[in-house]
Amino acid sequence: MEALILCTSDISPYGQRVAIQLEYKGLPFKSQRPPGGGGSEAFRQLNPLLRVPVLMRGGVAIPESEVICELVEDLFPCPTLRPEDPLDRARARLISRTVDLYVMGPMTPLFRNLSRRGRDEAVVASALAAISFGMDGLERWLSGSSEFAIGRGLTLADCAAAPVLLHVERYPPIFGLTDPLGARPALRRYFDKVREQPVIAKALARIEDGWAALQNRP
Ligand SMILES: N[C@@H](CCC(=O)N[C@@H](CS)C(=O)NCC(=O)O)C(=O)O
Repeated sequence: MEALILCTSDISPYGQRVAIQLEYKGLPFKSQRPPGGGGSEAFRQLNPLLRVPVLMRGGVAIPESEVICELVEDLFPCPTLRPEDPLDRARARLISRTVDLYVMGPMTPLFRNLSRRGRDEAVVASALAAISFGMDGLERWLSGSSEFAIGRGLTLADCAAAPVLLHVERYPPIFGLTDPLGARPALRRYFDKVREQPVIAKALARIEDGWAALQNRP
C-alpha cells in the first residue's frame, strides 16, 4: 500500500477529523507538520490555499478535510464511515457541513483576538453570535442522536463534529460565551458520549496536548 502522510498540526480540528477516520480504519499513516512551516513556499506547492490538513499519497497532495475524508472512504471503504441509508448519509453530511461552515468557520476571528490588547470587540461579538447560530442548528440536527451522531456507530459526522466541539468548549468561553454546550442539551449529551469512543478520545487528547504545548512555549 502506498504510504499515507497527513500534513497537519495537532491542534487542527480538521486534521484530527482525518486522523480519526484513518485510525478507525486501521490505516497506517505518518503525521507531520507542513514542510518548511505553514506559510512556506514548499507548503504552497502542496496546497496554494495554505491550509492543513493535506493528505499525501503516492506523490499526490489532496487538501481540504472533507475532500480527503471522502477520498479515503472511496479508496478504503471497509469499515465504512458512511451511513448505509441515503437519508442518514445526507444527515451525516449536513452535520459535517454545519460544523465546518457555521461553527468552526465563524470561530476563526476569535483566534486573531485572543489577546485583550487590541481586541476588536465588534468582530468578537459578531463571531460569537454566528457560532451560537450554528450551534443552534447543530442542536437540532443532533436532537435524535445517542452516543453517535447517526445510528449506533461512528460516521464521518462524528469525525467532523467531535474535534470542533472541543474547540467550542475552549474558545467562546474565553470571550464570555459561557458553557455553550450546557445551554444545548442534545449537544451536551452527544459530546459527553462521543468523546469516550477510543479513537476520538485519542484525537481530542492530541488537541489538548497541542494546546498545552502552545501555552508552555517560551
Ligand atoms: N476548509 C479547510 C479548513 C482548514 C483550516 O482552516 N485549517 C487551519 C488550521 S485548523 C489552517 O491551516 N490555518 C492556517 C492559516 O490560517 O494560515 C478544511 O476543511 O481542511
